[in-house]
Amino acid sequence: MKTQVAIIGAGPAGLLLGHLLTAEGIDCVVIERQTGEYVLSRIRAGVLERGTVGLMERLGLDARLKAEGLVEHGFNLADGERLIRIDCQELTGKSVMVYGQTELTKDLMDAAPERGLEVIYNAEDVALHEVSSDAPFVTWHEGGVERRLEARFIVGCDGFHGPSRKAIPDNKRREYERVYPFGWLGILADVPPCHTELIYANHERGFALASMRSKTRSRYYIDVPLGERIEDWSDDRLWDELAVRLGPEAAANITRGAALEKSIAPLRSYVFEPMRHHSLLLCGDSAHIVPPTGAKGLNLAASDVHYAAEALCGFFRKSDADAIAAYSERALARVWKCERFSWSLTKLMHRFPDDGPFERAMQVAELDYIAGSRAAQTSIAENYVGLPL
Ligand code: RFL
Ligand code: PHB
Repeated sequence: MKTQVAIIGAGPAGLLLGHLLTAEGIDCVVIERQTGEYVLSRIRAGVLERGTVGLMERLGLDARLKAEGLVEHGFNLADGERLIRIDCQELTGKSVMVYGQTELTKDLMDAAPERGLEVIYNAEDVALHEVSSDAPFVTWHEGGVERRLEARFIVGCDGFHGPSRKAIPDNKRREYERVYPFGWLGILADVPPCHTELIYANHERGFALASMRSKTRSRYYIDVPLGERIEDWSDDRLWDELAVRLGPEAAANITRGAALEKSIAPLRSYVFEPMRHHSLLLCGDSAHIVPPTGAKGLNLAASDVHYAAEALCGFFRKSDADAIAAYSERALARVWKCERFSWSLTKLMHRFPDDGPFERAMQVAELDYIAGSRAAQTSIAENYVGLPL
């Protein structure tokens, strides 16, 4: 088989890129290791920036998102006693949208056949070849039979554990990493949210987040030490802990319910440079990870895809090889700013095991400063709604 662009991974990054290229008349094929059902079973992001919504609008795939998504004009930071409201709409003129990653992925997946986007699921042993040449190709197994796809470019959208990043030679790569000493224990339940807006709380017992997927489905998180076992967290224990950490105002409105899903995700900051090597481009979690504080991961995947689609359109539609050459630098400029925001919000809202009274006093002082400063709130708000593309 032959195509112009081989895309590895059918998560949000891969499917979004596939649709953007198809809409521009560029041939592409998406190759995914898992089944479609498995991809949709992963509960992940919940907050979309304006720019991410804009990409779905451009594709004409925003009907369900507009009908079912919740527009959020602001969010809250809680410091154990009070809620500090960040009014994004008033401070930046922009809002965010609550719409699950699962729903966004489903919309992209469902539209693929009618838009002529080919997605191959269940591909085993996916491998990249000759990425340092102008004629790279991908191989995989389908029911024991080896398949091969030749392309002009390969785009790695295969998440943190996929093979794409590893195909870049050792002497061409730089990696930056910070692993945090805790993970987020999340619960999804069919109960109304405790607040109309998200609450990120820094309590002396630890971090908590009250989020949602709809007016009848809630998503909550607390941070737990690394190595904590999910079996040790009954639903009741988790609801009790959430009520304490989120503070009395939120606790009074928490509706408890059985967990539809409960899992622990480790927290990491990671950046891989460069995001292109010859005929291979990386997008999304394959090139970088942010801790979920600030809700940037999926949105960063979407902005990478926007830059990658522009670069590939420049190459195929205008014979502009410079567009490809500029991809990594363009994408990384935004990546690093989002890394900084996610890292700083993580530092502000979590208790680190090595922190002493001084570090704690710094957090208290910073939260107090934010509570009283429009400038500080504006800075947080403009990062939260999404930096310009
Ligand atoms: P994905 O979603 O990991 O998709 C990668 C796809 O590649 C496939 N794959 C392969 N395919 C072929 N061959 C192979 N060898 C392959 N290996 C892997 C995988 O099966 C998969 O289908 O990466 P992508 O597309 O870059 O998207 C990134 C986002 O998923 C991620 O950044 C966000 O979920 C992060 N995130 C959040 N982001 C936000 O913007 N807002 C949020 O509110 C938010 N909350 C979260 C989050 C991530 C979380 N976890 C569990 C990590 C909350 C959590 C708890
Ligand atoms: C979520 O709803 O899953 C969510 C929301 C905000 C975050 C992270 C996760 O910062």
